[in-house]
Amino acid sequence: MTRLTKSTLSALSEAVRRPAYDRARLTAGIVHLGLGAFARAHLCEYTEDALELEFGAWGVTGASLQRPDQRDRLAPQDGLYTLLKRAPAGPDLRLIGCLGEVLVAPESPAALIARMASPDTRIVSLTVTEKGYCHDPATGRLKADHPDIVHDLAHPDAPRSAVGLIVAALKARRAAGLGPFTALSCDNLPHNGGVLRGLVRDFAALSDDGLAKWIEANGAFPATMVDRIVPATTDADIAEVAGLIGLEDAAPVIGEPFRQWAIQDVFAAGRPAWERVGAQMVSEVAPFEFMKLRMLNGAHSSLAYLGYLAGHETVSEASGDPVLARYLEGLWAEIIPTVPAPQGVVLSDYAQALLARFRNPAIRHRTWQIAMDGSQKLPQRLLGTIRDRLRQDAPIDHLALGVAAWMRYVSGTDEKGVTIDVRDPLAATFAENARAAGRDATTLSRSLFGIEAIFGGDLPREPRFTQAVERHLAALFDKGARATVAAL
Ligand code: CS2
Repeated sequence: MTRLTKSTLSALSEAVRRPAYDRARLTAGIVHLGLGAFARAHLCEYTEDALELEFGAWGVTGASLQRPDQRDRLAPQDGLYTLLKRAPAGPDLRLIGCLGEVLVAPESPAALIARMASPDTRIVSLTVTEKGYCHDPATGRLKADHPDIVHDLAHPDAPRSAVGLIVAALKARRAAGLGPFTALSCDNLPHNGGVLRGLVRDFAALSDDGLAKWIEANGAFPATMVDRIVPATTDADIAEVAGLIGLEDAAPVIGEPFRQWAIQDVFAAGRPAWERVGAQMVSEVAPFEFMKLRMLNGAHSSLAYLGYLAGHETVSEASGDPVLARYLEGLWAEIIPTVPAPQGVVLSDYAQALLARFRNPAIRHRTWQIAMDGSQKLPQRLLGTIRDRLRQDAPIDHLALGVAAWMRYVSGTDEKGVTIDVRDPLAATFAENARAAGRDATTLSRSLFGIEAIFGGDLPREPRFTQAVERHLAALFDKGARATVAAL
């Protein structure tokens, strides 16, 4: 089959919507760090829409911080790829044209820094996942002993981390007499803009105080809330897209139709007309972020652990299980009183809409995928909510079961005795704890509560929390996930 490229578009199926602007005139104004499926289905689609309405120098240069695979798939396609939106009613196909070159940081950090430092670059956006910030998830501060940070301080011209790259590029801009770019975090972190600002400033201050002050005075780090469910693309998706579009696309992205983006409108050097295509430009992102991180992601993680243990491969299957659906309702009832509703939003309606999104049978989002990196996700998804509930002296049964399910999951063996492929920066620590504790809920929970980067110093000293988790964990070991949830 012919490969998708800019010169084979005549063979592209009529069913695919094409860029409605002249791609040959597009120049890059955004460098995106961490070019995964999510950014290609979210930031790139919003940018594509904005270019169609108001053309400008807002093409996207992608950058992979680790592996070359995205570049290797996209470069032969001139950066073109298909976005397949899967609604229960049927697929919607779109060719995304705003992505140009893809750089691979480890191959040439200098080339990436030069691109970020170029006067043409006005925004550096990021989706590097929670662990890509090299911070302590419980406090949001830079981990000065993180191996990538240690490396980057020793090799400031060849950084590996997003923070190291941003500081190197801002340093080069300052030296060249340019202003900063806007650093736009699009990751699921609380106060993502403020956290990134703090990390960049702290990293800069370790080597160049003047630079740190310049960043503090001139830098722009808007907070954002990003939302679209985008499961990892599978070989089956690739084969299906080829059949639908009539060309071979090695890098399609698959997402749900729903999307949302709330952005704090503080940019240093302009931005695409995202507000004209549905992005919400707001002065306060926090209410959106609380709602999304706590209600969507908190439910996603809890459901992923319980669902995986109960033998459900996808979120759609898990949320279609009546026992787990009832659990979700109970979980949202505990979360909602801790969330200030963004203007115009009724949180119970938001919860119902989430349930429908989770159940979308056309999206196969693996529970295993969401279960990854729990150490980086739990604090903002569940533990902050638990702290608020304890302060309100309110029940935390469903929330604590989410945490217990995570513990049961990272113990590394499923309910049939099969090894779980636990992916997490702390996976080795979990394995060690699990070896020492066996199936003893008290020993296992205590050792995991001792990880301060996750639980902080306060939660392990809260018996209402620790006892609830321990009780649930014992039940999960004894009865299994489904029976434990059913007995709630
Ligand atoms: C998911 C998110 O993988 C995960 O942890 O919870 O990627 C989720 O699908 C997105 O945040 C939805 O916007």
